[in-house]
Amino acid sequence: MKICVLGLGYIGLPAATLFATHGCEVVGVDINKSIVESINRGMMPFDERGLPELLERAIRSKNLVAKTEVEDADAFIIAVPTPLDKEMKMAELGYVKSAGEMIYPHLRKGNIVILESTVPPGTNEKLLIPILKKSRLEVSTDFYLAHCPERAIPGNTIYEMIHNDRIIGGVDKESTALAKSLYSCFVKGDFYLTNSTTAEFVKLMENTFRDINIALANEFAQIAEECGVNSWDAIELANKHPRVNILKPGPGVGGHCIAIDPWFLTENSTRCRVVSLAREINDSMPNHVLRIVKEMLNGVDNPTITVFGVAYKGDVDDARETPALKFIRLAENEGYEVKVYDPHVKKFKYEILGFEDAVKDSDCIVLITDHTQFKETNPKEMAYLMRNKNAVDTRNVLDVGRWKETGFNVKVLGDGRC
Ligand code: SAJ
Repeated sequence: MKICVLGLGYIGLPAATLFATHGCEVVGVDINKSIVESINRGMMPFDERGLPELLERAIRSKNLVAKTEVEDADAFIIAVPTPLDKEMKMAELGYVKSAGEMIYPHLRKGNIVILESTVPPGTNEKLLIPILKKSRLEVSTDFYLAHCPERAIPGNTIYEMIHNDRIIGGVDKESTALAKSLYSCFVKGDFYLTNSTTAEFVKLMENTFRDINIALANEFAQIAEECGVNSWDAIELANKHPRVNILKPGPGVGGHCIAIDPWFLTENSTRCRVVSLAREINDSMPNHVLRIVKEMLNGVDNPTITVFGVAYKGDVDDARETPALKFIRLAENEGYEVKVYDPHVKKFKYEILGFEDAVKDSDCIVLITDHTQFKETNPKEMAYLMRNKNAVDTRNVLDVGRWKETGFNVKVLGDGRC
């Protein structure tokens, strides 16, 4: 079985290496030449646990080769980005279209095309079929098409790609069956079969459900602050109910999925209410964090603050859609000097400083990301470097007692008692 995987990013590269290490001949295609070159040298373009070893095995076995052009294959998997057009709040499907355009000249009888990228409902039917038909082949008789959304969580992608249950939605029964048999080579979870548009819809529902749950947690956190209650303890207690599972509050929702996908549901609907409201609540959390910081720094002249963590979540190097960026911009507009420290992120819109430079002469640490390393930070190591000893913890990860003993004022987002 020869597979062409289009897009060698956070989903495409792990998928390509898994197919390659499970007996398939894989051509990974990316338009970015430097990514292609680094993959062929076995070098990872981003961090992901377990992937470097898998990539090395795939390259060594010669089952995986990266290229900039599509070539003839039995199956084509599209795993390209589908960014949000932020102004219009709509999916930008340009990369999916170009993938289709790159595939159709190579499409042969019996081939299958699988869209893995997250898309608005109906994209396979309305957008991809017309492009693929330029091959003069007919869908369902000559070639097959399915949507197989990825559910793996960044940070544990490889394990989840293998073990999670999988939704397979073909544009017809044969497409569904073919797609299932393809993924069976490495997926150990169960398969659930449906049609293509339902599969597209299900993927969006999953991430929207998580976004709304986090928005609820964020609203609870703000109400708890007003009521003098610790929302973190309260949520833990509420979750002891057998049918309650509230997620955690925080500085906002980032990443390339949860902060974006709900808009793919709303873009073509007049019925969305709670979905867009949840987005609004989560997007307003950096403003809430700034409010807390401002209260803390009241009376401090020309404040300098240090942002701990710009990755969108703990222990990843990915800063896409991070709430840290909005917080930094708001703080700068407030006249604050902002310094940034993140032990994982290498590329960011602001300079990432070393630990000492970031903390030196600062008036407040604002912990945005729950990196494990931050939980273990010894406040004594920074107390003597800072101008004023203040800390705002938006993730409830610091050992507040220890920080207070060291002379810090500490405020935890969602804790109305401190
Ligand atoms: N977050 C909170 N509170 C929480 C959980 C998360 O504020 O209780 C924040 C995180 O800090 C982060 C954002 O939400 O900024 C998203 O992080 P995440 O860990 O919830 O999710 P992602 O974006 O890394 O991965 C999600 C997953 N979707 C679901 O769990 C429904 C993953 O399974 C999907 O495969 C992935 O989106 C995707 O690619 O769509």
